[in-house]
Amino acid sequence: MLSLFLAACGGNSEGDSEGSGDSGETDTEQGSGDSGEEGASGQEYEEQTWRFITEETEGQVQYVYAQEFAKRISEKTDGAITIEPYEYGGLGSETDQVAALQDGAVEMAVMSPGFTGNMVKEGQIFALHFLFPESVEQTQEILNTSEALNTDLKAKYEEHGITPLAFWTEGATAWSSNDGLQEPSDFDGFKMRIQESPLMQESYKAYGASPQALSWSELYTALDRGTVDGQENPVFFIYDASFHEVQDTVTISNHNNYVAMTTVNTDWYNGLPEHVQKLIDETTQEMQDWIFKEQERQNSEYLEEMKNDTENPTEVIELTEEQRAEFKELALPVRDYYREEISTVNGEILDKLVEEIKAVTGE
Ligand code: 6CS
Repeated sequence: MLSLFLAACGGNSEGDSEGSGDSGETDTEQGSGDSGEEGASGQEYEEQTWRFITEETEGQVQYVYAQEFAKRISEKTDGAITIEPYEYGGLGSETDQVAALQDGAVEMAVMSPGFTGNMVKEGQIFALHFLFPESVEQTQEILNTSEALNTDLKAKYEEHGITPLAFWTEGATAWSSNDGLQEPSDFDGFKMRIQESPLMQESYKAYGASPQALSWSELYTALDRGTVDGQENPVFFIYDASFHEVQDTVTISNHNNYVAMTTVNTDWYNGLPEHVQKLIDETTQEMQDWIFKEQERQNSEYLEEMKNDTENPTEVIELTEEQRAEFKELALPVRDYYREEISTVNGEILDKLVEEIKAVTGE
């Protein structure tokens, strides 16, 4: 699978994957060309190419993020550093992509924590419903500033060769279904598609659903055939992936945010010269505002399109505060499950994050 992917990417499977695994010596790190270029900052950069894999396709939030990142790095290094963004699809499932980053087959990846659920236990924290505030702006502020996430959770990922450089939202997640999910009893026996995370499973079992893990590449067909009854995703993704064609309703539930991480292979990153690490870090930080506006634009434009789509009509249901409260009541005990069954540090990261959230929301 990996060599197929690398062939598709035009990569050199032997040199590239061997190099960036354990030794920390990659083609890219050494520079694949001879000459150095002086970038906009006056720094010298070796000519090199980095591969940046995403879980989404052309035009979607993660992919445009990688494109913009590539553009900025190229400009700052006067073309010495090229980043090749890759759409989802070349490397099997999302969990295969996680392995590709860990093996050093790619240097950078946008990754959804849900797909590392069976490996980085603490990363499942994002599967807890009603933890982050309803406001997407406040959620992003917490993702930017949280020590629990940017220091403690980061360290947990690094134990597995993955360094998250930033966490960012792709928007609030909404539920799609045929019958219209409005109250917990609507989830009774409901076959809910989830990512590969035991905590996502627990979160939906708490509502009475019967969750099933699936890659998103299989989701359209699974919804169409009734293998699963519904799924959760930000509105832009529901519309762009055409799930609305095979689902009659979308519930604006505001039960959670879709969080993505900008990640790098830990050995590769640690082996980079300091000024190159700084270049990556600064660009990642600048991109936080950019991607926030991009997801906001896509989510609001696609919501309008979905409402106006007469060919594939979709009923958009907004939960009332009372309805949300019913779900919240069932979701809160799942935090204990996280602390007791998932966390390897007795829920310390969660407890710290809860305090950080309170500090931002004032609640
Ligand atoms: O539902 C999923 O699995 C996909 N959703 C988004 C928003 N991005 C990629 C991910 O694989």
